[in-house]
Amino acid sequence: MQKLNVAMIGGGFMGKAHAMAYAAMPMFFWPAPAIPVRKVVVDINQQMAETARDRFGFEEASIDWRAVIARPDIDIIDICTPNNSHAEIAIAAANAGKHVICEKPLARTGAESKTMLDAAQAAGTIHMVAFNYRRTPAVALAKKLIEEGRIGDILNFRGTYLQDWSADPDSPLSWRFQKSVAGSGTVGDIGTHAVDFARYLVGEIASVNALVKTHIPTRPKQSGGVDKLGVGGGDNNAERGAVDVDDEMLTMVKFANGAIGSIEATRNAYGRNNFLTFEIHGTKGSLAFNYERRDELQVMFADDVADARGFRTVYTGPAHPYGGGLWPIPALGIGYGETKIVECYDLCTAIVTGKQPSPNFEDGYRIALIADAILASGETGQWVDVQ
Ligand code: SOE
Repeated sequence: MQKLNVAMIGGGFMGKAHAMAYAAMPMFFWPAPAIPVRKVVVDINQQMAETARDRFGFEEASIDWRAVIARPDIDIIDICTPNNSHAEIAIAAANAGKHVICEKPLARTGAESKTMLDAAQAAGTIHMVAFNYRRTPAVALAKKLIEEGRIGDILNFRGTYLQDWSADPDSPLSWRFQKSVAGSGTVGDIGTHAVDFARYLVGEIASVNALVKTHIPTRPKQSGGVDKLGVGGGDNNAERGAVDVDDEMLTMVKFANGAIGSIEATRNAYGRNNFLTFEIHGTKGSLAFNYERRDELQVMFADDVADARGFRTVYTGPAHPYGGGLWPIPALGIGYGETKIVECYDLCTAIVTGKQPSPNFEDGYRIALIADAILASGETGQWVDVQ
């Protein structure tokens, strides 16, 4: 069985998720398309690199991503760093002929994302952007039902992504609140996951009309680069710094195929944790999903018997997408880890078959253009066409 040597750049939260997926993928999907080998993990901080090596099961640690990209024994460059470094690393990796998986959002802007897409296309290697939630079996099931015409033509998409980890004004000013690093706030960080659902399930978004707001203009400066995600990392006495990104977005959307909808995202919704949802209405039925109950897809078909009309719950399992590789009984429990394991399976499959996976850098670029349009519309309140 082919082995694929992985170099992972970034040994934090996302590094943990990706490393777990590399280790676990062949345990779930067998025969595996290939065996990922956790070769080297890179972090700019030596101690973090060594800790990540020991904890995440890599053979080596490094602080020099350029040297690692130059190594002939590395097949995959996996980018798990903050957004401002995605383009530089991905372009260098593509130029070195490597396959690349990059955490989302692909980059800070559409223009920056395009430079990555161009480099990846010129290299002819496999590229993937890690919008993992579409790999939840219930979401993939929704896609299948839509493609089979089971809910007819789509009329409306209503998507939300609500979290509360930044609702506390004293939660730290991490890189996620700095435009120069993150590009945008909620729009790029989590709004793009909902946009990925919208494109995956309904189709291309043609125009948007958005409200975009920063609720908390300053936060306590954070010492150290660790992504504290608002939880317990705040120092109320620390000097406060300016937040120059959005905390909340709410947009109406028009799809190219005539469907309409809305997408909402905030990290300031007390009580919501990973409330990534969609409800889709079609001419023959409806579908609804909530990631906080991710084993379940709510379905309703217009021709259901009259005295039992209403949403019913399908618990995903072996009969559903990716079910053969995951757990043998429905509702044993799909988690964040499983979505990353499936992502790893799709990446390795793409590499061994030579067929680009989805979402790839082209999707990442299109999503970045939609994020740009949402931010532009938020400035003026006008409808903005997606470039
Ligand atoms: C923070 O909002 C975050 O870590 C996002 O960056 C991830 O993409 C999301 O899946 C979980 O929340």
